Amino acid sequence: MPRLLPMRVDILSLLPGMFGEVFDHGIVRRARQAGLLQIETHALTGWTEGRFQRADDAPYGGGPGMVMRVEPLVEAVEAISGLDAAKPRVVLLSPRGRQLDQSVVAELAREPRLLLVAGRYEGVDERFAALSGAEELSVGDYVLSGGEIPVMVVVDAVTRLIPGAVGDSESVVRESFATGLLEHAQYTRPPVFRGREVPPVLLSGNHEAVRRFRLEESVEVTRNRRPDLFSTFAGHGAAASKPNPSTKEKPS
Ligand code: 9D3
Repeated sequence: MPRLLPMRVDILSLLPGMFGEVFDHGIVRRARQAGLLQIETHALTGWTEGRFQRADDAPYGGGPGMVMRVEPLVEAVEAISGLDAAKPRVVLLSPRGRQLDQSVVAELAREPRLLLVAGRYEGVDERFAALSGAEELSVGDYVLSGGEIPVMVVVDAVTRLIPGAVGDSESVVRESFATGLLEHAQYTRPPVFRGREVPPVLLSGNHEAVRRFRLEESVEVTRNRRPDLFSTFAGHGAAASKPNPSTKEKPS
């Protein structure tokens, strides 16, 4: 069911200019225009200027790089939290965080309000998370240069789960990661291109045969490419599951 109020997402960053184009296109733009989503970006420099504060400083104990200072971050989060009656769930994007997956996305999409904090430099003073109540989220085990792109990842994934944001609401619930299986292959015209044919069953008009073909293909592709996803799927009582790890996708 639709929301009475838009979901509000505040973003705190040293580089708020990075977000403009990304939030002005596609589904995120449409959700904003439809009043389903309100995004407010905030420059951390608003809490560092004027008192000769810096956003970063050298790490205690020594070592390379700089650390984001706790004081401007805490003051910014307090000020931004007070901009609306609803208190936000505060999320710090951090390579040390719990790893984002579709179940975390679904959880975040149920919140009335998020405050997403993007770090820069080599890290954030540990006291920030404790004082702000922030939870830490990572987008995966690889090194990025800051939390801004992870913030975009979270906003994009969450927006797709706001009721009404995606045209065909069917496609959201049927998606891989929601079903636990990878998507079946997709084809569109022409029926033959450079000798490669679309599987004839997809042109047969037999909807039941198409459904079976796609399900079997999803199962095989998942078994071959993502044994981690497949064992979860098979372990949840999938009726047709047969534990046959030697099965290979047909080579094309
Ligand atoms: C040498 C230690 N580095 C940790 C792997 C320091 C470090 C590098 C890069 C600390 C922060 C960053 C910036 N990255 C993020 O802010 C970040 C991130 C990421 O790099 N990978 C996956 N998810 C995320 S969420 C935020």
